[in-house]
Formats: sequence, structure tokens, C-alpha cells
Amino acid sequence: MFNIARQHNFKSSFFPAKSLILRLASKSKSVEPMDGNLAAAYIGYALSDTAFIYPITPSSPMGEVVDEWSARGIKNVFGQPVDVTEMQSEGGAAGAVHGSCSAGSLTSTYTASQGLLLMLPNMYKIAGEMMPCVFHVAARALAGQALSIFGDHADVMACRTSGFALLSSGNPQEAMDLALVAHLASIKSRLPFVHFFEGFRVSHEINSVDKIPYDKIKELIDQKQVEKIRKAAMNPEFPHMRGSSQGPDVYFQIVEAANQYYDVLPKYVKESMEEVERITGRSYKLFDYTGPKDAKNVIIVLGSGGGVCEELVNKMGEELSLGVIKVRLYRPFVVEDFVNTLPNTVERIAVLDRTKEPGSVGEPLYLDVVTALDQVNLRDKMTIVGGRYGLGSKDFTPAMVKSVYDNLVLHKPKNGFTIGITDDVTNTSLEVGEPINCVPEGTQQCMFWGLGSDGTVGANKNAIKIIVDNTDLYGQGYFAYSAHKSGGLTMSHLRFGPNPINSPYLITHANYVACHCPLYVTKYDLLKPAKQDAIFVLNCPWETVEELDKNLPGSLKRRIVEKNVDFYVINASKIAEEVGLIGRINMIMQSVFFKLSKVLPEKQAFELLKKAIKKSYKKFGQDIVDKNIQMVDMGITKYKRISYPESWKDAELEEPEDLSVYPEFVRDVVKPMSSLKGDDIPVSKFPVGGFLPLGTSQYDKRGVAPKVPKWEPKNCIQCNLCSFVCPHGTIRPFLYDEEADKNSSETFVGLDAVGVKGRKDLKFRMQVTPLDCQGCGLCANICPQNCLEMIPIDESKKTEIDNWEYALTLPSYAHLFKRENVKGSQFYKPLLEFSGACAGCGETPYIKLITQLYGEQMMIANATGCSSIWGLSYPNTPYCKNEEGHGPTWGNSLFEDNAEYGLGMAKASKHQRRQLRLLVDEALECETLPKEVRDLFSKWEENMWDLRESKKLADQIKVAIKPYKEECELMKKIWTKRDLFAKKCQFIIGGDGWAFDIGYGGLDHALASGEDINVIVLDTETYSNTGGQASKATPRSSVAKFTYNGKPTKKKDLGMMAMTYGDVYVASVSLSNLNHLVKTIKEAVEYPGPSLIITYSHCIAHGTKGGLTTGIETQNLGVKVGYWPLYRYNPVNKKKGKNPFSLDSKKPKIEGLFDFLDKQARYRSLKSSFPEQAKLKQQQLKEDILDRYNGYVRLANAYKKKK
Ligand SMILES: Cc1ncc(C[n+]2csc(CCOP(=O)(O)OP(=O)(O)O)c2C)c(N)n1
Ligand code: SF4
Ligand code: SF4
Ligand code: SF4
Repeated sequence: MFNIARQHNFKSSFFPAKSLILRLASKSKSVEPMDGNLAAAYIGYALSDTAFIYPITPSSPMGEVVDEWSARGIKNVFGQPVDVTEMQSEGGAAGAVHGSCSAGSLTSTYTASQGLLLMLPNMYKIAGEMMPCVFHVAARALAGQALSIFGDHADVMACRTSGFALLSSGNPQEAMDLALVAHLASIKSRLPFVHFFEGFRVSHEINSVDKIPYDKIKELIDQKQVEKIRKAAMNPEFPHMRGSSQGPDVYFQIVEAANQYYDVLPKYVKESMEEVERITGRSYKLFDYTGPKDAKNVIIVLGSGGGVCEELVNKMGEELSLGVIKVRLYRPFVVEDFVNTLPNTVERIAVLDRTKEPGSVGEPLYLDVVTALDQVNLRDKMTIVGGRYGLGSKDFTPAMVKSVYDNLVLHKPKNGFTIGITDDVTNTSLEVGEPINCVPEGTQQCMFWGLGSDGTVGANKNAIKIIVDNTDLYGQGYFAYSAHKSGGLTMSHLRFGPNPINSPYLITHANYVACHCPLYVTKYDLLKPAKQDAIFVLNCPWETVEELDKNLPGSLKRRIVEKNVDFYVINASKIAEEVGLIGRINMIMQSVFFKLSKVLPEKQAFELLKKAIKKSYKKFGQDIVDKNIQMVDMGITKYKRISYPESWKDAELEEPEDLSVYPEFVRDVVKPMSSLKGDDIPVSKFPVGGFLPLGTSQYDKRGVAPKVPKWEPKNCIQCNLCSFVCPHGTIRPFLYDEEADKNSSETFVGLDAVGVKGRKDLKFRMQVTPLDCQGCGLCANICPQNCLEMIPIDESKKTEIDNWEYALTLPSYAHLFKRENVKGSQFYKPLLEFSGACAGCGETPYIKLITQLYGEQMMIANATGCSSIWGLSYPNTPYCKNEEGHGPTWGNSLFEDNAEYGLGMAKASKHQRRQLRLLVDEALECETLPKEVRDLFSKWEENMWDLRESKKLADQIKVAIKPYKEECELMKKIWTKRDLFAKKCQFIIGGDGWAFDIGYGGLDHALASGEDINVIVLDTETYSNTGGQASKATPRSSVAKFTYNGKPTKKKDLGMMAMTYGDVYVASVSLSNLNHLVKTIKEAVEYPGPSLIITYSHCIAHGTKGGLTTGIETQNLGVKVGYWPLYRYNPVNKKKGKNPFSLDSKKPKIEGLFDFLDKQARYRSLKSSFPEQAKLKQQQLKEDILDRYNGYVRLANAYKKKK
């Protein structure tokens, strides 16, 4: 049997003999396409009794599959399903792991990054008490100047002192094999292991993995040892005590007593590696060397970077006298094995770290290597340098490895270097040369440019499965996404070939490039990664050379000729529309891919594709299956080969955009990033600390909505509901006078404005911005007069881009309206516009409204979650400023600590304003200050805690004191603090995962603080940002990730819990009653203590029929059937002797509940997967709803009775 393993057998000597690999390359039957997460979870499941999980990108899929397998009753190697529990945080998960280990169970968990950090305290306990368990970690950057969900080793390095053994994998196959080594060695050594592999690069890379059967794994288990572990557990039948507190006399000795166990641990790891080799044929060592036996230069590296170095070494190792050592067991670091792995001939060493330790002498692996060589007196015999690479998943390529080598052989090589960036500030970076193609010969490399949610990624995953499952070929798939929640760029990198593929980096020499979105032709350099003679397929409406000539930019035409591209076009969007599946172009593009790439024989490819369609779409009905098959057939016949003219090689280049018109940050950072040139931006262009200005998303004109609303004024009643519910701030009412009317274009028409205080001459126009609109249709759906028709964007663009620009120049008449009502609020510019949230998102309308009411005075502490991602994904933020230059100031600390973060802000701002008051007190004593100023100061002192009044006075005071600002020291001080006159309105925003689970302790504390804070919980009833895992806000019977068989327990009543404090303003609101919503926000903000508003936020995770377009209807129905109650608890009323609680929604029409549930996949799907459970749990959900309602009724009545 050949498997990828064979490669490893040859690793200890340089092995260029490709022919031998080819001979051996007949794939084992058990090879399956899977990613690193699945590979590790498969082993974790096999060897655990219990698992405690919590979602975090990129490790969540491991928790999700073990939960699913457990729900399905799949057995581990001990013959039982694993007992899987989702905890409220990683801190909780680690505590539970500790408890489970203490009680003698083999336990595992899955995490990354911040999650691992929350586990740290317990990791010290678990290791200190010497308990076996395995943490599988999809290693990821830690949040510092920014959150990064991408891979590096910062998290793992942060726990290298915990006492856990650290074992590293560099690709999905290794993730399976070394996961097994970790579990086996943990059992043998009775010590805990972190088994880690880079997030995304390994965790999400799909590759051909040779699956180790459970029966083979079973053979390796030392049952006696497992029994010993169980017997060492806490048990009242043979009790013992643990977890003491110790004094200076004994603590030290007992710490050192563990040494002997760590001394023998490597022996167990080696034994386990040998056992794994025995059953798989794949060999691993503590340190694996590849390269010439007599290499003079060696690179030392952990994780997937090892694969990249290995590729270059395989290609040029002899020539460069270069080898690479891949470190497998990082803790304990075994000096002897390390030194024995190094060729005797080595003269120079470069150590590469995928982490940064600011201020240190060097990064961790570098320090270990230097110390190790020092300990064996080799340090002075060679040159050793260290450098950083690949932080936050920065691509690491063979060309970079070559640069590391080039530096190493210099007379004075750079130490502490960086690679992959241009550091023009501290000059650490090495220059990188042209890309080097190192992939195994015969490998086809294919790149797809897709549009988020267009099905391209899914189709490509399918393609890998079809190819790997049905041929002798190996496959690899890696997917990169933009930060937009939908409608952003997706890039799929697929490789197929007769030999195992490692190549853990993006494609630079593609044989096949497909662009699924015509908008990209002007936006990205689509053919940069294409090889000479590559195939290029473009989905576009242009089918003739003339049309293409007119629409393709000159730079693309030149690339086509320069690279002698075999160019094809297909109007896939039109075909999809004809077939009746608008926008679903993936099958068409996939059939063209199979036809042209010839990865598989044509007949076989289409048979398999159709088989896959039948399997995937059966559940949607025969009609959908037939339509997809029809699209495949049309795909293969409707594409056109383009014989482009040679003259394209001199095509006129488009005028480069005049960037000088933009603010500096937009010019230097936003614009290059939006055209995928972020990697080229040098260090000096970035503001430090990850800070950035507001309003950057306005420059990200995406134009991705297929249809946008067109306003028909005739019947419009100027209610502004459309604008109110728009999640993206892309439809807004404008008022203008006669003069402006005259100056406008013919198409800029309006109505006589109604209800404007004191002005009868104004006109009203509802204006859309087509390039920012997401096409969700919420506006059209809510319009009571059917004034909004969704029309193709191209039609709208002709006039509305200019009309929007014109509308933005109009003066604001917002002050003529009451701000805190539904209609009036909409004349205020939303200080949250053009977010990257999903089209139709149910979270953004609430925050957008709040910015319209209070934006210029808002301070926001935002928990990690969707609201932090659509709130600020570098460099795009939808938060923006008003004409005065004021707007929400926004920060995200962490997921778990947001309430504390916001409380800290509130306290600090209060304290600083009190300092200002002391100065004002002093100034009031000063007789020389004009009376006018002193009067303003006195008024301010009376109203300083009133949001609106303090702002009004602040504006007046600033004008009044300006002439005296240099008058004396005191006035100078007051002038510098003038920004504090206006009260700041502290908001604390986050999702239900934050508020109900991980941040609940802090939230509870902040609510109990009595401080003037406003907490907004965007309740999507799942952890939306990480893909929809259950939280304690998930209602009973709802299917979510981590609760695959329907949530067994009731939704927590967070509002009721907060009400028990008595002095917290609490409310539950929805988009079904907008007057109630505005009134509630006003009350909460005016309430001088803590407030908590829980908002019904519809979300894609609910799988609602008709999509998010139906968001408002769904909310209406949810309130009607009692699923979502509306209420307010206002402590002010209590003080007035009134009932603080008012139940604002009507008696539930509970008979409609099941219909309501059936409209959402999260409830409906349980009926097909677990029908019995669905019946029982949905009935219980009904009772939960009635119980909750009756409780509220009692509360509403009890007060009356008491009185
Ligand atoms: C300590 C820690 N654990 C896990 C995560 C990963 N994480 C980020 S956002 C998120 C889910 C947020 O869910 P929720 O609070 O409901 O907000 P939503 O995304 O639904 O708006 C999770 C689990 C994290 N950032 N930090
Ligand atoms: S379609 Fe959606 S995004 Fe576009 S204007 Fe209407 S509500 Fe806003
Ligand atoms: S919802 Fe309809 S009626 Fe109301 S303002 Fe918008 S377009 Fe006019
Ligand atoms: S809350 Fe839901 S709908 Fe909104 S951005 Fe997040 S996943 Fe998308």
C-alpha cells in the first residue's frame, strides 16, 4: 500500500527521485479528502470518553463534528459514544476537562487563540496534577492590536510554560497521525498534550488523508494503562485529596518531583510514533530532517512552514547545500535528539518562528535552538539566526524560504529578520524574489475567483471529493475569504495530481483560472497567478470579441496575450436565470471546469457530477435536481472559446485611479487592500496600535446586489419605514428646497414634503445608493404602499449613482423633526452605513437607529461577534462621522470581557468630566470671567449629566470661552478639556453568546454597578459569527451547531434575571414594533443607571424560508405567536409609585407557533433528523413560551395587587 507516509520514510536523506514516488503512488482505498480539523477530531473522538467544547474559529468544526457523531450514537474505540458538552466559555471547558480527568475519564477539548488563553489557568492545574488529556488546537494569532482569526503559533507559545507537552502537525495527514501520537503518548505518560496545527492553513486545508481505521487504533491502546488512569481518579471508595495549598517549605520540592515524568515523556512519544508507523507506514521522529546528509545550511521550523521548506529543499537542496528540520515535539525539547538530527556538516542555521515576542532576545524556537546547541558546546561552531514569518496566516512560500537561505549565507546575515512583509520602519525584512514553482510534477493547479454565497466554494469542495474519491489522484483545496459576511470575494485554490500534495501556500502558477463574477475584471489582477498557456474561464455577459474588447480593462487583455491564455467565456448568470435558479452559477461553472481542465475523463466526470447533484439536492425535490443537471448539460455546451486579437498585447491601459483625492489612510491602506495588494503595503503606512479613522467602508463600493430598489414616489406616504429597516443605511430620505430642485438632474424627482415643522416649501425624496445596497429587499417588503420595486442594478446605476452623490450635498433639515420617533430619526444621517454584514442582517438596524439618535455622543464597547466583524474589519468600518466631525468612538476588547471594558470606559469618562467640573467650579469663583460665560457654566453644572442639554450647552460654551482660552492657566485647562462638556453615552454591544454565556459574569457585574451604561444584546439565539453554535439564548428544540439533536433546555430569561436587581432598566424589543423600539431606546438612554435591551435579531443562521428578505415578517409573526415578547421594566416608574413592568405585546396566538417554527430550518430540520425528539421538544418549547408569558402577566398584575 502506498500512502503519503512513504514520503516520510525517505525524509532522512535527500530524495529527488520523483520516479520512485510515481511508482509508489497508488492511493490507498482509505484515502479521503478531509481537512486538518476533521482529521484531528476523528482521532480525538476515537480516544475520548468525554469532550468539553466551546466555539472559536478556526477550531469550531472539530467540536461540531464530535457533537454530531455523539448525537448520532457513533462509538469511540471503547465502544461508547463520546459524552460531549458545550460549556459557557473555554475557561469553563478547561475547568470541566480538569474535573473529568480528575474523575478518571479520557478527555479532550478543541480550541484556539483566545480560547486557549482562557484555558491557561486550568492547564497549569491539569499538568501540575499530572493528568492525561489532549487539547487539539488550530493554532491562531492572539488579539493584540487587532483580532486575527488566522493561523500562527502565538497561542501555543503562550502556553509553553504550562507543563503540557506540545506536539506539532504541518498538514492534514499529520494532523491525523500526530493526533493519534498525542493521545497514545498522553495515556502512556499520564501527562497532558496540546496537539496543534496552524489555523486555516492546516485546519481548513482539504487534502487527501489516509484514514486510520478505529479497529487499528484500538490495537494500540494499552488497556492496563487506561485502567490505571481510571483507578488513579477521585473516588470515595479509595479516596484521596488533591489541590492543597502549600507553604515555602514544600512547594518547590513538589514542583520538582514531576521532573522524572517529563524526562521519560519523549520516550513515550517515540514509542507512540513507532506504533503509528507500524499501522500506517508513516514514520515520524521528534525532529524530522530532509535534505542532503552533508548540508551546510539548515532551517529549523515548526508546523506547516516545514512543508514549504521541504519543497524548496527537494528542488534545490543539493545545489544550495540546504536541509530543513521539522520540529514535532516542541515541549519537552529534547536536546539530544535535536542535535543528532542535525547533519554534522552544518555551519549555518536559520530558525523560523511563527510568533512574535516583543522585546525578547529572540523568538521562542530560536532561543531553544541556541540554548540546545550551547548545552552541547556547538553554539560557537556555527552561525545561528532567527526570524519571523507567516504571522496571522501571511502566506509563506518557497521563494521566501529561498530568501531566508540567501540571507543565511551572507557574510553577516540579518538576525531577528522578518520575511513576507516590507518593514521600512525598523528594517527587519528580507527581500523576496520571484515565485518558485515547487509543486510535484504533473500537479494541476486551479484558481477560482468567486463571490461570497454564490456557491463557488461549496462546488469546489465537491469537485475535490469527486476527484479524490473516484480516481487515483491526490487533491488539495484551500479557500480564502474576504471579511464581508456575504457578497465578498472568495478565492479557491485547488491542486490535483498523481503524487501526494503538500504545498501549504497559495497558488502562484495556475493552469486553470476561473472568474465567476464579471465585476472582478476591473477590480483584481485575475491572471497574475496564471501560468503561461493557462486556461481562463470568465462568467460574463460579453460573448463576442467586440464586447470583450469594450468591457475588459487593458491590463487584463495584455495579460491574456502575454501569457498566451486559452480564453473562454460563458454567460452562466443568464443560463442560471433561464433554468430558474437565479444566481446559482456554481454547477454551470463546475461543468465547464470538468470539461476544460480534463482532470477526469469527460464521461466519467459528468456521470460523477450528476451523481453528486442527485445526492446533494435530493432533499430539495426532483425539480431542483433536474434543474441542476440541466445546468451541467448547458454548461458544457454554452461556453465559447475566444480568439482574441494579438493587438490586445498593446491594449490601452486604463488610467490609474487618482488616489490623491482620498484621505491618506484611504489612499495608502484602504485602496490597496481592496484591490488585494495589502501584502505589498509597507509597515510605515500603517497607524500603530491598529487604530484607524471612521467611515472607511464608503470607499468600498461593491455593487454586488443583483437587484436594488427603485422608488416610485406617487403613492409614497413619507413614513420612512423603508429607511428605518435598511440594515445597510443605503436608502435614505432627503429634503430639499426649490433651489436644490432646480439644480438637480431630471431624474432627481420628489414629492412635496409633509409634516416638516415650519416649512411647506420642501421636497421629499427617498434615495438609494445602488453601489452600496445589498439587495436584501427588506425596504421593499416593509413599504405599506408598494412604492419600492426591485430592479436590476444596471438599470439603477444609470441615474442613481449620481443622484445619491447629489443627495449627499444637500443641507440637512433633520432638526425640523422630532429626533426620537420613527419618521424623524430617519432624517438624521446614520453614523453606521454600508456595513459588510449579511444582506438583510437583523442586527445592524438596531445599532444604525441608535447612531441616528445619539451617534455624536456614543462611546461603544463592542464584544467580539458579528457586530465586531461588521463593525470593523480592517480597514473597513461603517461607523462614520456627522458634519461636525463627531461620531461613535468604538473599541473591541475581547469576547469575554466586553461589559467590563464598557464599564471601565464609562467610569473613566465620568471621572474625567468630574475633573472638568472641579475646574468649572473654580472658574465660577472667578469674578473677572464674563457673566455670560459664568451663566453658561452654572447651567452646565446643573445639566452636566443630561445627554441632550449638556451637548447643547457644550456647543455654546465652546463658542463663548474661545476668546478667553489663553486668558489664564485655568481657562487654558478648561479649553483643553472642552471635549468633555457634552455627556458621553456609553453603549455596550454584543451578541447573545457574549451576554448569555461567556460574558455573563461581567455583564451581571456591570448591571449591578449602578453606572449609567446602556447594554444592547443583539440576540440571534446562536453564536452567529462562528457559524451558528448554540448559546443559552437558543430556545429548546432549536437545532444549532453543538446541539445537533435540538437544544434540550429552555432559553435563559436574561431580562428576568436582570430585573431582579430592581434598578436596572430592562427591555425586550423587536423590529415588529418600531414605535416601541424607539420609545424603549429613549427611555433606556435617559435612565440614569444601567440598562439592558434585548433585541430580536433575525439571522442567516435561522435558515428562514425566503431568506432574510422576510426578516421583518418573521419578527412580526414571532411576536404574534408569543415566541418573542415585548416588554419594558423601567425603575423610574417604581419611584413614581407605578408598575415598573409593562408587557407590551399581546396575548400570544400560540396556535400559530408550529407554523412559525416550520418556516425556519433550525426547527424544521429536527423533524427529519430526530422526529421523536422534535415532537417532544417542540411541545415543551410551547410550554416554555406560555410559562414565560404567564410569568410576565403575573408580574404586570402583581404590582397592582400589591398596591
Ligand atoms: C475567548 C473566546 N472564545 C471564543 C471566541 C470566538 N468567538 C468569536 S465571536 C463568537 C460568537 C459570537 O456570538 P454572539 O455573542 O452570539 O454574537 P453574534 O456573532 O451572534 O452577533 C465566538 C464564539 C473568542 N473570540 N474568544
Ligand atoms: S434592498 Fe436592502 S440593502 Fe438595499 S436599500 Fe433596501 S433594505 Fe437597504
Ligand atoms: S416605506 Fe414606502 S411609503 Fe414609506 S417612505 Fe418608504 S417608500 Fe415611502
Ligand atoms: S448576525 Fe447573522 S445575518 Fe447578521 S451578519 Fe451575522 S451571520 Fe449575518
